[in-house]
Amino acid sequence: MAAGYLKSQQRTACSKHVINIITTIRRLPCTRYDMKFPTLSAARRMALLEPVAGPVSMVLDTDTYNEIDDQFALVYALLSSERLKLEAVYAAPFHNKRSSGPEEGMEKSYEEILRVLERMNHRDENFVFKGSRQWMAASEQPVRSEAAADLIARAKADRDGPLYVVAIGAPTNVASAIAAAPEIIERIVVVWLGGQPLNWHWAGEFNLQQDMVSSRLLFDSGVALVLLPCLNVAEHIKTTQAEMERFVKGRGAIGDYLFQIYSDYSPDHFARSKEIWDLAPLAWLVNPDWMQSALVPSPLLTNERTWSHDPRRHFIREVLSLRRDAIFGDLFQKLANHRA
Ligand SMILES: [Ca+2]
Repeated sequence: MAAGYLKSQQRTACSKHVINIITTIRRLPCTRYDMKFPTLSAARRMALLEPVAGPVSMVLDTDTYNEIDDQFALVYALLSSERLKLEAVYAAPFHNKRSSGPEEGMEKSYEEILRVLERMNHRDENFVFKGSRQWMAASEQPVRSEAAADLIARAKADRDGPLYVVAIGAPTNVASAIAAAPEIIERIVVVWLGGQPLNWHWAGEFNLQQDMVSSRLLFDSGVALVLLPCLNVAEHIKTTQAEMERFVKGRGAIGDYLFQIYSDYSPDHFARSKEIWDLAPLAWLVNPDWMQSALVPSPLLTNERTWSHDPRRHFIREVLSLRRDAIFGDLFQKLANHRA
């Protein structure tokens, strides 16, 4: 009786195991990556994923108008010239209540980038480029844009060290550049704010889920990737209107602008804080000591917007925690110095 019961239990457990495997296989992405991406050696990948020791060259891919955090990230990148050589800014598509679709989202982002640069008195030629007007339909169908073309050219240019590609929106521009010119994988590191922590039961997040094809390409192409997830990591970069009034308002035209867009974002600021998510990837480049991170196998992004894991996959770096006060302290000090 007992043995029969155990065998029954074992059969049940075995059946559940098989069902779990079938369920996992069904959830795996339909997309197949037949494209030939360069394979980085393990040593090269480890070197690219190391926290950065010195000044770096970077580009910023930003859906600037989708809410109010990209503007802070752009300002922080420009004010952190001791660590970041910002070579170009790309307007990324977005679709939420602030746009009618990815094309208008990209156009509005482009205009917002110009508004920020004007208030920073930043007037470089050939510095801002328009990005994708649509999402990627398939991994072998890169979306052509000025931004993707500039990224490819810039990645191939001679320089000391890799080009850091900081993406703080849906990664359509970046994924399109990789799909169109896979050889740039050998010369770039993508630092992306997107998705949720890899041990979370859910991967879905605004940047990731708008363009699943592009997001998946970042995990599957083998590009060196530093992932800054939202929950429990970037979400800690919160500030309040009271703090903004004390440390940002009055710091030049850009300080007043950041204070204004923060204030306008909510009708009531009583006991309210707001995430400035997109500072996170810039802060990782400014001072990686502000964060804890780990090398982990690149996840599989399922069609149900969950993570699946295969320990045989290549490594990416996942940021696990960060020091919020150090990041805002650095931003506020730089804004004060900028005004002076
Ligand atoms: Ca953003």
